[in-house]
Amino acid sequence: MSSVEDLLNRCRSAGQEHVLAHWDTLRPDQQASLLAQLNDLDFDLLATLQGLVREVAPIPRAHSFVPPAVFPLRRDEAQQVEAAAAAVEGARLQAEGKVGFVLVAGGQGSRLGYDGPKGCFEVGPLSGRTLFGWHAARLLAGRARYGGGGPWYIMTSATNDAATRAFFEEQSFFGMQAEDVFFFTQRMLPALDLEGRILLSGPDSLFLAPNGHGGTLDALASSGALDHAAACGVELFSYFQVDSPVARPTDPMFLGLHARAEAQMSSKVVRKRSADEKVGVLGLADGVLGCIEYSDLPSDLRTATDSDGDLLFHAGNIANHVINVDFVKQLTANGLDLPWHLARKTMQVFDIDGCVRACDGVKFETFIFDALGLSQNSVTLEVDRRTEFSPVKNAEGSDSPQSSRADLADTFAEWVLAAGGELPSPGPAGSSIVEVDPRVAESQEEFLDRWPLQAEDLGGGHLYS
Ligand code: UD2
Repeated sequence: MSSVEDLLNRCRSAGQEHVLAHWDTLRPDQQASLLAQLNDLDFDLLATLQGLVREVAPIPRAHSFVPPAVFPLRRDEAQQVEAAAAAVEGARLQAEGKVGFVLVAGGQGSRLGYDGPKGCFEVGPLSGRTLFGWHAARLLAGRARYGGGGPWYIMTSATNDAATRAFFEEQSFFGMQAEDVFFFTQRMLPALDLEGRILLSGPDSLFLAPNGHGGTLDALASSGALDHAAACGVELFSYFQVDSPVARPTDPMFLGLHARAEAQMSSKVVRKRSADEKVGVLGLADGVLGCIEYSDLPSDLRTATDSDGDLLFHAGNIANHVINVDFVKQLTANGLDLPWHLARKTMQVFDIDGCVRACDGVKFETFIFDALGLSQNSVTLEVDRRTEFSPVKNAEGSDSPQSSRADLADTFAEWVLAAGGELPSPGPAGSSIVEVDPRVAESQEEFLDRWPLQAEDLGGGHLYS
């Protein structure tokens, strides 16, 4: 830890002396807390971020956009053979313990308006199973099916780390061994005002925000998770986000396709619902693979179609990746170098006159998908949206708890019908509520294989567990 005087001087010479405006009136514990935050500040990075805020030149835009090669959902014969071989390979990798699972759960969930780690949010249509609970059940299901049992790395942020750990304790780690779950925390960065000055959230605290999901790579390295993975013999990370209860981190076909292509980082995508759906698509911008934001894709390309009339840029990014442990090592060996994305926002901040007021400022993030452009080979696998991507992001409407629960219940009801089973009588909303524990089945195919199954009648619906 740097000395107090040294830190105060660094603040002054970085033009940030205003963060010390209330120093003399702070209690010793408040001074200690502010000092700890300043001690965590990377002043070189701060100078870079200040430069970005002040930069007058607009960020150069790409000139050419090309859709990626996609391993499609509707497969020809050769692709079916490849998919089958890949599934065998992916199962083998898991059985040998070569796959570790990385869940990113450091975001703030502000759009959902839920005050707590998003993973604690309940989405089971009947069981009330939480997002963390769904992910744990899928990992346990993978262990039961394929053997092995790679560690689970969970990225939190300073704002939700303690609550996340406490929740896992309270839930007895969902039946997993505590030593198989490795929590690590992403870095926080200060938000700056439009002149590049650090914003405050209180007299003794900087206005800090998580550094984006690109920070996962850095945090894997700095937390020791990367070394832990290597020591356990883990070669691949299966990366997924907390917000979709139907993410399938143990999908053997995806893991196998990636390994067989000798890729370093691969992605799953879903077909965009329409040209104007506002999701980022995977594609090559000026020859570099990455995620092209909706607003960056020229409108004629957004609506362009191929000879079958399908959207040319349809590969909506769902942020499920396979990433080689060695690739993460390589990317982080000399400090992670991913581009910074600036989010300009109006924030409620603590002003140096002691009042809280709205201020225009900037938050800084790096994005994991920017690493795709550095990967030598990459597989882009198209998957079915409803069975693999139904996130909880908004409080209402699309991508909300309601739409996610409905997707789950509708999918499970289809499985029961396909098996020739009986649906429960429809509830007040007009639909029959069915829920299937991932340990029973993760796909219709598997459900049919295990049929006949006995459901528990919970009054409001049928639970297969
Ligand atoms: C992201 C992607 C979008 C698509 C979508 C799929 C960006 C800019 N866009 O949109 O292309 O793939 O996800 O769901 O990323 N998180 C952290 N730390 C952070 C920021 C985010 O852990 O600093 C986690 C967060 O907990 C969540 C996930 O990353 O699990 C996605 O974050 P988001 O909700 O901010 O991303 P979104 O919906 O804008």
